[in-house]
Amino acid sequence: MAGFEHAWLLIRKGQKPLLSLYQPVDFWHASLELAQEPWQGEFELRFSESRSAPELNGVSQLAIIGDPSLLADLPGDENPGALCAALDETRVHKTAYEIACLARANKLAMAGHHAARDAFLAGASEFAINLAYQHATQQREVDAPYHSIIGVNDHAGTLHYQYYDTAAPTKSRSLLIDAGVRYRGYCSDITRTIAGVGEGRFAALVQGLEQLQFRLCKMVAPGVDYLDIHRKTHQGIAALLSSAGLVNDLSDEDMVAEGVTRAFFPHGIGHFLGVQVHDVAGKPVPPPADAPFLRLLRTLEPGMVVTIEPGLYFIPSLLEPLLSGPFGRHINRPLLDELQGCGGIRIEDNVVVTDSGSRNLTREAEA
Ligand SMILES: [Mn+2]
Repeated sequence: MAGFEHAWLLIRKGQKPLLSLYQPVDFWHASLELAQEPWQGEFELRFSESRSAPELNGVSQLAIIGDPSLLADLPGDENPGALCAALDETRVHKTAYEIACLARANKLAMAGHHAARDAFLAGASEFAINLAYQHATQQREVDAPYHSIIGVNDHAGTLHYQYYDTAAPTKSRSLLIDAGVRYRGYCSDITRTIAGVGEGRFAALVQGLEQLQFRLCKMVAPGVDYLDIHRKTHQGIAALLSSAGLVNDLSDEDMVAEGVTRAFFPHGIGHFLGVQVHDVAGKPVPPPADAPFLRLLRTLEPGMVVTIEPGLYFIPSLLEPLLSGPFGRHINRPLLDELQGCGGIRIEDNVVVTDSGSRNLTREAEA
């Protein structure tokens, strides 16, 4: 129901839930059309010219969930904590319908990622790559689940790079694109990194990170602690830094323990995904000291949908303390200087936990 504001959903015992959608008479704007979709069979649907709540006849006890500033004149408990937490919990395990929507959101987004890659390899600017993505997904940016991150060259090293350079790069060394599609309210959240022509060392690193990403996706299964996947990522990053020759004469264990891997991979391995890109109820406990930015701290169960998004970046503000510290002598500076202009790498898929293992919606959509 993208675009509908001031909507109300009244859930009553023993009756279909009532969905009231605000549709004012307005000759300035087009009225929103509601596409015929199967979920509508589960609701009593009503259009209202008023922003206020539907009639509450015969309701003896009421809880109201929403923006407190808009609920002031309604009777009932506002946003009761236990109820909100229970509702969030119902979103943790996706139904077959929800997984089908997420699969579709992946399929649609991959068409955009392919178009973006082709535009980058043809030398396009970030702005033009964004247009190629929007055209291939037939999605306005305002309808997307989040603003696409499209970083060419060193911009790929800014985790949430938020601009689009309109000038084409003199040399297209690297592209990092993090972009999704919303389908019936459900989001995809996909990242790809492409090495430019002649960037052999960077391309090898991209390939190495992708191999690691495949292994991490394979770890997704019921009973697995998501934090273990995050910790395994750091071991994998250490092995990659060492095999690429970026860090020398330091064991993988020391690289992880001394925070060397965190200078290259500062964020968490991923999060829940659903109607919100960072879906709810992932952090019932505070994150441990070695994973301060991890958004998901639960043991995986069938029906959960998670992202797996390892990264390896050359971020000056994180590398400078490392270079000037006791481990600086282990870092291959000439190689680092060469790769810094490529910014960084992130590879992100959307993965469903199944009864026996996992299903990778993004790789399915890519095939
Ligand atoms: Mn993500």
